[in-house]
Formats: sequence, structure tokens, C-alpha cells
Amino acid sequence: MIIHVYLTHTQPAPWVQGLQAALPEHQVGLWADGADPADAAVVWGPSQAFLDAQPRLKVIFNTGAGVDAWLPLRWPEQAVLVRLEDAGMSVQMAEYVLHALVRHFRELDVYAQDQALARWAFRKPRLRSDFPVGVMGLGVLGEPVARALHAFDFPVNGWSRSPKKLDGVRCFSGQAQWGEFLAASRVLVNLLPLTPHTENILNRANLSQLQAGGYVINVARGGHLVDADLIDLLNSGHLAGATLDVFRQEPLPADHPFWQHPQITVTPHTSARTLRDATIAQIAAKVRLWCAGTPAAQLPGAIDRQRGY
Ligand code: NDP
Ligand code: OXD
Repeated sequence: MIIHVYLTHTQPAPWVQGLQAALPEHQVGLWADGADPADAAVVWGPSQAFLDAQPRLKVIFNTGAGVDAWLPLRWPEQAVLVRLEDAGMSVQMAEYVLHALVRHFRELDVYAQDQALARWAFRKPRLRSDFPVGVMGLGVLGEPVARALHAFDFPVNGWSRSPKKLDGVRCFSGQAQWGEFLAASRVLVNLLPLTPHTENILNRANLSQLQAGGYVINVARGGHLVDADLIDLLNSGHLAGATLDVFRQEPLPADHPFWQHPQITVTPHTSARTLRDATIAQIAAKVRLWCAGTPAAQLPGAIDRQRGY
């Protein structure tokens, strides 16, 4: 079987070598214009030109967890898109979210300012019970993040499309419980996929329902957040701060107000990185499952086109 590799964000050569070594019985190569039709592809940063040139694809492996970049494209009718599931990302996500939360909760930025002034000054301890954390999305990444927050003794709420039961997490689901979830939370962690249902969900109306002194940690996609609404709510004092890892335009333009805002921490889409070896191992295992007879649509991580994730 021919497997094309099409990666726009990184040096593809080590991926081609790694995939070929993991799948010696198949022919793995870097896609170029005019390449032979393939059955499978490994892709980051899909383009319509690539999809149009490869109409016979049956399975496409996305080297990331989020597939929002695929949703506006036309892909071959028979092709099944399979996303990355964890592959070393959930522990990274948990450490990133915990770091952002603890930095805010323990006021570590204030101590950093004090150090610059050689000032020895205690802050009054804050209570975890005053900082309930709401995790939007309880999937492959959201669930371990919620568990990690619980292990640190924060009160944790979780919100998902379908109902869930998680030890130590107060679970809410669907539109009917959205308002209750927000009102129960002071810190909001976004780990939803970006779909037509979740676009702009971090807007003024919703963020205003968080408890006063709210804090936003967006590690999912920039399209979830209405940038101007966040800035207004920070400036009005309803929100205390935000840690943002993802943006509508990446790289974040140098003149974007997020860079300079004193209550916003910006990182460059790095909260959970795709790890090459773990990703190659996961994709190779799924290729083997498929070749052994599992229908593509039943591979773990297969995207439901209707749902958009
Ligand atoms: P999953 O598909 O495993 O989980 C998605 C969760 O969101 C599920 O719990 C799902 O509910 C819930 N959800 C989806 N739509 C809705 C909705 N309309 N209302 C309520 N809940 C909804 O995804 P992952 O956990 O693997 O990844 C989540 C996102 O994280 C990715 O889509 C990506 O955008 C982002 N990401 C960011 C990275 C970074 O470096 N910043 C790295 C990796 C991922 P249900 O369980 O009921 O289906
Ligand atoms: C992903 C990402 O979706 O890196 O995996 O954001």
C-alpha cells in the first residue's frame, strides 16, 4: 500500500523515515505534485490541492488531536479521517493547565514583582474552595486534566456533550446544564474541539456568567474565544486574568493587544506538542488494525463528519 506524508509545519524527512521503519511492508513517501494515488496519508496542515490530487484516499491520519482545519475542506467521499488520541499529549496538557492555575491561585506573578524590588512580603493564603475550576470538554485530554486538577484538591466541574461520571468531578452536559456549569466555576479551562457548535463559545455572554474574579485558560483553539470580549471583561474587572495558548491567527500578530495586556499570559500553541515517536507508533498501530480488517470508520479516533470531531 502507498502512504503519502504531507506535513506543512515541520521537517517531514524524519517522519517519512520513522513511518517507513514502523511499516516496512508498505511504501511510505513524501507527497509531491503528480505522486501516484495512495490509499492512506499522514497529514498536518491539510490543503484542498492535496485532497483534490489524491481522490483515492481511504484513510487519512491527522498528526494532531484537533481536526477543525479539515472541516471547511472537501475530502474524498470514502475517506475516513482519523485523529491523534493522546500520544503523550494529555500529561503535557495537565502540567500546562496546572501550572497556569497554580501560578494564578498562588499569586506567583506578584511574588516575581516583589523579588524585582527585593521586597519580602507575604500574601494572605487563598482557599481552593474559592477557586472551582470548570473544564469544558471531558474527552481524551479534558478528562485527565480534570483528574489532575482534582488530585491537587481543587473543586472541579466538567462539561461535555454527553453525560459523564468521573470520580471527584461534578459533571454537567449539554446546553441544558451549560449555565449551571458556568455559574459553578471561577476558572474556566477550554478543551473543546472547534466545531460550528463551539465556535465563539468564550464570548461576553458566557464569560460573564463565571464567578467574579474569573480566570480563563484557553488551550483548545483561538476560534473559541471572542478576543475583544475577553479584553473588555478583563478591563471591567469581572475577569482577573487569562492564559492563552491558541489564537485565531497563529503566529499571534506582533500588534495584537494580547501581547501587551498585563493580565494575559501568551504561549505559542505549545501546551501539548505532537511527539513524533509516540505519534508514529500510534499511526502504525492503526494502519495495522485497518490492514487486519477493522473498517476505517471503526478505527479508534475516527472522526464523525456530522459532529465535526
Ligand atoms: P475529544 O474529542 O477527545 O474530546 C472532546 C470533548 O469535548 C468531549 O468530551 C466532547 O463531549 C466535548 N464536546 C464536543 N462538542 C461539544 C459541545 N458542542 N458541547 C459540549 N461538549 C462538547 O478531544 P481531545 O480531548 O483529544 O482534544 C480537545 C481539543 O484540544 C482538540 O480538538 C484541539 O482543538 C485541542 N488541542 C490543543 C492542543 C494544544 O497544543 N493547544 C493540543 C491538542 C489538542 P462528548 O464526550 O460527549 O463527545
Ligand atoms: C492538536 C494541536 O490538535 O496541536 O493536536 O493543537
